[in-house]
Amino acid sequence: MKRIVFATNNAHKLAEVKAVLGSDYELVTLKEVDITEDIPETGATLDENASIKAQYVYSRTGLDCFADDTGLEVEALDGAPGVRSARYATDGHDFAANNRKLLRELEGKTNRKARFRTVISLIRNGVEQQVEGIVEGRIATQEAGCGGFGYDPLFVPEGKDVTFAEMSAEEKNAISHRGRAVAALVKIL
Ligand code: ITT
Repeated sequence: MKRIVFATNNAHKLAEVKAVLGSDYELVTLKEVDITEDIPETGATLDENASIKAQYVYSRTGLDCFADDTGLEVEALDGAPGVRSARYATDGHDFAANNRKLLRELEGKTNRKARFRTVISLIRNGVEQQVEGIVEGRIATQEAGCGGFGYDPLFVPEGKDVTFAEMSAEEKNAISHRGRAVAALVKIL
């Protein structure tokens, strides 16, 4: 089994990635390598932030590792919240406040097209590579479902009529931005 550090403090992400990677990999958490502080996400893009997180862990541990940075890009909002998805309404990670703000910003707008984009930075033997995964969809007019996390209760993927939060973990992973990015990661691992 190959050991690899996943640079995330988000337990939902960890569970999703574990399920897609399968049993060939032992995912090591930040806590297990004694990184307990928040890694500053100071980049202007998802690509930069994924790289910052992975490089931080590599410089602290010297171990093979990867990081995911994800954003929700809404067409009618010129790509917002994008790289600021975690901190859209408040200083951070208030999923309910973020969803309320998104609904407010889209009030009266007919174009509700959106996509999730995940960038994964992998550092293996000191060499960094990036892969990405995208899922197109739209923002619903009200929240539905209690699965998943973040913007899932508002995001309806293309070709479906339910939100990610109304799907099982397997259904979301099969078509999601993160599921696709991890599938691309597996190809290069
Ligand atoms: P780490 O940086 O510790 O990995 P994070 O929650 O800060 O965790 P991101 O910066 O990548 O992760 O994610 C930004 C936000 O985007 C996150 O807080 C959620 O609100 C949202 N998000 C990410 N992935 C999502 C998903 O699969 N479904 C719904 N919302 C998601």
